[in-house]
Amino acid sequence: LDQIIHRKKEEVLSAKSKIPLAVLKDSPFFRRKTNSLKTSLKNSTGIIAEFKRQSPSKGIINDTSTPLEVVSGYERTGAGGVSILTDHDFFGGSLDDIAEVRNHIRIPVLRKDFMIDEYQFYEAKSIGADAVLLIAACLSPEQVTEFTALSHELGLEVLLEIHAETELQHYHSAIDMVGINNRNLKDFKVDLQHSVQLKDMLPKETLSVAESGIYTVKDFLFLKEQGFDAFLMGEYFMKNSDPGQAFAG
Ligand code: IGP
Repeated sequence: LDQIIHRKKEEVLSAKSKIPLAVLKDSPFFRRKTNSLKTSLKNSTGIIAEFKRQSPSKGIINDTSTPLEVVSGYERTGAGGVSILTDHDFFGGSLDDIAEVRNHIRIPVLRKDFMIDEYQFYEAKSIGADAVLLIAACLSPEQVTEFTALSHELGLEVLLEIHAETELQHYHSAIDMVGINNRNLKDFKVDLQHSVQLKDMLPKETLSVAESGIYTVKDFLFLKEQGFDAFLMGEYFMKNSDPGQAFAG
């Protein structure tokens, strides 16, 4: 994780020097009215289906399907939202993966990246994202507060990701949704039981999202039964040659 953050800082610096903020604000998407992921999750299967080509823990998962064919399939078969990984160096994604699909789907899009700088929120808005992920393990509670306020100014919703009990300190009432990562980002171990315990420590009215490592229908049903409102799933769909169709099954 430290390595990813280090690299991300360099990447943001370089992006800022190439594309000034004023240019981002000029994007047609910048004036687009965003769609609420939270509302969509409440009124659907509650599944956020992810487009992910590769990951540090799994290597290449799928490098042949295009973002458009995958997310159109997700939408057609009932996803409440899609998550698109935009990190390049570790996940093989790009901002274009969102910009390219934006006008072809209606369901909300979560920009999934390691958000550490204000600039990235303007980027998210300029490519047509509706929501962003804030990872508690990469941010101070103060940064979470500031970035949440900025997101809301831009009309973006915030999904705060936590994994450890200490990260509950990053939560505050302005946050739209809380994701509990079943996977520890430091050693990649998956523990569903741990996530259930953590969820029970959140205020009851918080929309909770179970993230990662949901590999079977049994895992999904277990988490649903334990009271999770929504589910973020990537590999389960992406490992199929037609991920959109996998969602239907
Ligand atoms: C999806 P999975 O195990 O279903 O492919 O996981 C998603 O939760 C995972 O990609 C993820 C992630 C992250 C990736 C959760 N939090 C933070 C990068 C950064």
